[in-house]
Amino acid sequence: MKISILILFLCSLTLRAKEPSVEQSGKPNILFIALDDLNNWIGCLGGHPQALTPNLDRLAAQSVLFTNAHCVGSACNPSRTAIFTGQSPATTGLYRNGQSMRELLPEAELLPDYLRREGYYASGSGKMLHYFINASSWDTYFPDKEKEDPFPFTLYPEERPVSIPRAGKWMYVETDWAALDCTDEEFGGDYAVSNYIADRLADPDHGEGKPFFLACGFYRPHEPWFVPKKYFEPFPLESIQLPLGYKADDLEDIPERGQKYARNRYFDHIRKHDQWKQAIQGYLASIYFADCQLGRVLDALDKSPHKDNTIVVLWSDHGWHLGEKEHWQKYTAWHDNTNVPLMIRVPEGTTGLVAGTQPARCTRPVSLLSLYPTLLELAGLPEREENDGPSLVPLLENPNASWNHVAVTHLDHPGDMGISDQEYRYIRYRDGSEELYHLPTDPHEWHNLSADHTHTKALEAIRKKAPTKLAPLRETPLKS
Ligand SMILES: [Ca+2]
Ligand SMILES: [Ca+2]
Repeated sequence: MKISILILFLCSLTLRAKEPSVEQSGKPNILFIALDDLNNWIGCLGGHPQALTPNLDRLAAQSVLFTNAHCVGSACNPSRTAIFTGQSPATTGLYRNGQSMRELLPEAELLPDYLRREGYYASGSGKMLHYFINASSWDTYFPDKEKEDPFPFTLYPEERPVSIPRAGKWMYVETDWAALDCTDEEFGGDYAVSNYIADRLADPDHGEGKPFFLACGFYRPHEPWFVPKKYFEPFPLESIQLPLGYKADDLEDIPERGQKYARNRYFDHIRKHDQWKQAIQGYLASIYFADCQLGRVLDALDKSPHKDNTIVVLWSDHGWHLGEKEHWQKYTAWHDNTNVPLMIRVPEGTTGLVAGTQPARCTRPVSLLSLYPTLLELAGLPEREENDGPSLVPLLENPNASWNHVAVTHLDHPGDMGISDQEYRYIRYRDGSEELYHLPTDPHEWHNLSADHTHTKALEAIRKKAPTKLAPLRETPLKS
């Protein structure tokens, strides 16, 4: 009996010895952090003068901060699907929130699937995919992956709406804002997510001997803008400044289809109820709340045994309008919606970038489509043919490296898109109408130059970069 136990023990030792440790495999861990609906209203991007984001700014100061980064799709689902499949809506036909990723792309090998096949351990918490977890892609998840609900308990006011009445069925049920009289613990939500992630980072055995991919999905500043009241306190209502990009006659030089994307019923409704500043306050408070939860994760990483072998990637799925172009929400091709925070920090000794990253600001036009191939290259894994985007490793190595790519954002109809190059923003609609903005002189995209002959060359050059092959919008198969 004793001998058989000894043999079993020796066998288990042998098996263990065959499992590569992080150090032996040389593969870096990856901390993959997402925020939801966060535009460039963060200190280091300067989108709003009152944004309070010490932790985003702290990470940015240690990373390559991409100041000209754009989402691939103009809303959560197409954006996140593109990040996790490595494929553009122009390839997959998934352009909208209403399309089911799992039904349309059942064979897609998601980023954590690929990494697991290559020896990684994948874990996560909070919103990564569009309101589902995809349990089969992860070793472990919080909350329980089998329930497919990525949200921990979150406190909501007992009676809703709190601040703005429903205007009709068209109005999203979560459009509302309020300071809640509760602690972070009582609020739950992203606070619970940050706890879970911090605990994983503190665990020397997280990954069970494998390198890990740890996904941290914060839901704020997605609506509703309810957060504990202490996060509202730095933003007294009388101090609130309107968005820098707001211009009352901004739509006059925009083609008809652009105007349809611009005007929606929310902004009028919000102004009618005198809630514009209150809403801005709610958004700023929600950003500050998310930033503080991020701070808890960054603190945990600083103290973690994994600190020196973990890549940090932080992104938001798209931006958000708060009145610019008369628009509220997302779904547009303007910078307010497409420009996203993106920062990447790579430690020294990482297989695909041995020197690691130096803190820098990179102004090259990049897309979140690049996250999948970038992480594969950093981890020293084989390239994946299906990936549509270029790896960002050349820019992580040298943020001023030459870069011939543009960043394309697809709207919810194939053929409607926004494209960024180094200086210009080009918007094209499916009826052929266009907009062109020169961002260094017009950062808020107020002056449409598409008919201005002094910019004809730039217009022709960026037009040629527009994708010509566009998968048709795919219908989700009807459930039988
Ligand atoms: Ca979103
Ligand atoms: Ca204008």
